Amino acid sequence: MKSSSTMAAEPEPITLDWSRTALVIIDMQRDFLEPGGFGETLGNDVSQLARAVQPIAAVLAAARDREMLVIHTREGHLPDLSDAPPAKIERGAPSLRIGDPGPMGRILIRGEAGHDIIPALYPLDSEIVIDKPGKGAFYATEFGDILQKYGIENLLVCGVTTEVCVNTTVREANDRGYRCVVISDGCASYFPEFHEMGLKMIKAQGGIFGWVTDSAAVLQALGD
Ligand code: TIU
Repeated sequence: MKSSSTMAAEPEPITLDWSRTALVIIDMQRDFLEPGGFGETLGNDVSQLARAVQPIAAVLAAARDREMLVIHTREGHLPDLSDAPPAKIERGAPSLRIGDPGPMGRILIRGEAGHDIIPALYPLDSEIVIDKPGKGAFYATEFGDILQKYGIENLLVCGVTTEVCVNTTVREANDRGYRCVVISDGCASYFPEFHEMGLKMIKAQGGIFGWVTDSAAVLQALGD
């Protein structure tokens, strides 16, 4: 196995040193992907997100074979809601608000069934799980410290939703100097047009926030 590989991507191919690259899987939680969770309370068709599961599972298996650093994130709040701003809780007119009891436990609350990662992508005990109160993975978390500790320079990013937590995390990471490569078919949105535009925004202007690739290109590069 090569220690680094050049991967097909837009706006241009990118060479990644695997020892300095982490796979970051954003918020593949039951609350976003399954009926009765936070995503559905916001009025969304949660079936739109299912398409990202298999591509992520394939990349995750290859990353595990490579013994790459794998980091999962989860959006959610403490049971006493002390880390949930009123401006977030009170927003809009959801069918259930953050903290209300739902069919998978309290909506978007740490420790509840709905907050956990879907079984198909469940973290191994050896993998890192970052609990974040916001949309971005850096805000009010240990994510940045962990990336520094492991000497990470590049992030392979996938998860949901493309224009919300994936884009926010990529923008935060780009400003902190990380090269972000987003896996197009490993991301999904409740709004297919937002998915398309969310990816375009990342790779436009010479890669203003990062690169966009797909799972086939990642698998090919990881197999080098
Ligand atoms: N609503 C929506 O599209 N997303 C979120 O609220 N969080 C994440 O993207 N994880």
